[in-house]
Amino acid sequence: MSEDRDQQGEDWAEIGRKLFAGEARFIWGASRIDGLPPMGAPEFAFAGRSNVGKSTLLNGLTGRKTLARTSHTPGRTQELNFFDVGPETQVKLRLVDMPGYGYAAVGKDKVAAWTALMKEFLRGRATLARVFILVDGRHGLKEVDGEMMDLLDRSAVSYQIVLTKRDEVKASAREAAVGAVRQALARRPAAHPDVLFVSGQTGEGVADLRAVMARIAAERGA
Ligand SMILES: Nc1nc2c(ncn2[C@@H]2O[C@H](COP(=O)(O)OP(=O)(O)OP(=O)(O)O)[C@@H](O)[C@H]2O)c(=O)[nH]1
Ligand SMILES: [Mg+2]
Repeated sequence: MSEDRDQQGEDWAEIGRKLFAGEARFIWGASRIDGLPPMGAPEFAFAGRSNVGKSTLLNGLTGRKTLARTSHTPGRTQELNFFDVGPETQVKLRLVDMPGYGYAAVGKDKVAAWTALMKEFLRGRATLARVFILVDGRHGLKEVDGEMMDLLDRSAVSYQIVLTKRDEVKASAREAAVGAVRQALARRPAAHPDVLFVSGQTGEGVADLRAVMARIAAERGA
């Protein structure tokens, strides 16, 4: 992986592994834009359609099964949930678990309220370092993902696509899945060109994601 070791010889995979093996804790839940936590360490937001595995991936990153709540039923996460990673006196980064977008079964009003909250957060947060848009690796990009990318492109907020449920996709089909996403990103100005493919459940590919965050957080001086 190209991002594993940079020119200064920093081993970001190892730095990321250590960082996420340390402390992580839930610090805040926000259901309204005026209820966000004060800004602190660099934030990484996890967005995506309902049920793609956002909360499961947060647990996989931190090696804790129950840090974020997961469920078979779409619509499990109903607020912006903030988690600090690192010792309390020296927080290195923050993870933000978001409600799923584009799922109406929990009620149209609720979805509209979450979507508005998410959009405002994503557009206007100075400490937001990158948004990971999670996409179910079995299904690929959907129209609502395109709408999210449009918003982030317009707002010049850096984002990266992370395919999920890698364990459910045959090895022979993975390259095509990544290729299709890469092609769709070609003319999107705020998109990072590298596409990750992970499983929050088995941990495959998760080291790469830890490395990406460790590196960005270090660049931001945390
Ligand atoms: N096989 C497999 N299943 C997964 C993986 N990640 C999540 N799942 C399953 O997908 C379902 C949804 O997972 P969640 O992590 O709750 O998804 P979410 O994106 O947070 O969903 P919302 O909070 O409703 O938006 C659960 O049944 C998980 O067990 C994975 O990597 N592999
Ligand atoms: Mg969730």
